[in-house]
Amino acid sequence: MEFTSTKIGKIHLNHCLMNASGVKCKTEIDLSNIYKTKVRTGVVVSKSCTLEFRRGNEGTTYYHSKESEMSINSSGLPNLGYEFYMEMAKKLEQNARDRKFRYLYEVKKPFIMSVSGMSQADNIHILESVFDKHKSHSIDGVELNLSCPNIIGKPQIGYDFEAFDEILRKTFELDVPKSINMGLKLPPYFDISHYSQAFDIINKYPIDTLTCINSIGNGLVIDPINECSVISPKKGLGGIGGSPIKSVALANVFQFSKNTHCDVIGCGGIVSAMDVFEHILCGAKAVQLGTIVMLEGLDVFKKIERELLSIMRNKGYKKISDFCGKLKYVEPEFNKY
Ligand code: RRO
Repeated sequence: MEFTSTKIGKIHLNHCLMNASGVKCKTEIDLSNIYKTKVRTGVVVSKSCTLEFRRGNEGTTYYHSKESEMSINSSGLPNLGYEFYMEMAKKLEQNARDRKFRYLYEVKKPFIMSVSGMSQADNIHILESVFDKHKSHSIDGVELNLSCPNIIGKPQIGYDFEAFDEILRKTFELDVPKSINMGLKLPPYFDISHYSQAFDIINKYPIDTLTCINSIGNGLVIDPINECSVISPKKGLGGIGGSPIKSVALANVFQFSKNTHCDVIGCGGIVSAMDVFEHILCGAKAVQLGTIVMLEGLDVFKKIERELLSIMRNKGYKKISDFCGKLKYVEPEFNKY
């Protein structure tokens, strides 16, 4: 019998798939839906939150193409404020324990709260509150998002190495509870020197997990028929997701899993079970699905998990750790391609 259960940092997951923050995880209905047993995810991740409610960017903020399985978004961090997500964690846990909902929620899913304050001070304020109340609110982990590409006038913290180091220094000056999983969501890196700077910072702190990668920032998708951009904010620039970003995601998963002490959650370009398999082979202990969930809905988790189990069976693997991080390199003399 093959299993997809896994462990990321301090959290045990019954399934290695989970939702990527931002996709169908903003409202109470969204989060309750992901929590359902029939949605084969190992954890619930919330939409990144700020101190206060945010409407997000104006106009058309999302576009995807079925043919190329790609997306562009400039949502601009619409969310209901951090207190809402803390309350949701508590409520979902209570519902899971309530016998009258047993047909919906047979198992308690861990809850990861994604945090993306508008300033360092906001991040610290939110984190302090989460650390303080995580037990009473059943919050299992934090994913501190250092990589939102869509806030007008604000750079991605993950690309500003001074600010990156500073937010981690301030975070770990707080009383971080031993029982909470401390995770980061990183932007994609491309240059080797940028990878090294990120490794040096991350390896100074007791971070449990890294989610690699967020959407690739500031791409441009156009509609040549109407000769215009497909989304409105920032003159059409936005975060690219889906199939076209898989190779960048795999490189980041591989680099961060080999060069840091953290468990890596793969994200980016996963639209099939074989994509999941490749992420795990590169070192991901679990994976997040974004664009494909927007395209196909929450049932896609079940479909992809079933197909992953079939790939594992055909290859003779019984569990995720049988192939996690076991990528080989093609021999130079082999000249296969
Ligand atoms: O809300 C967004 O525009 C957004 C966020 Br916070 C993020 O982290 N990544 C993304 O592609 N969009």
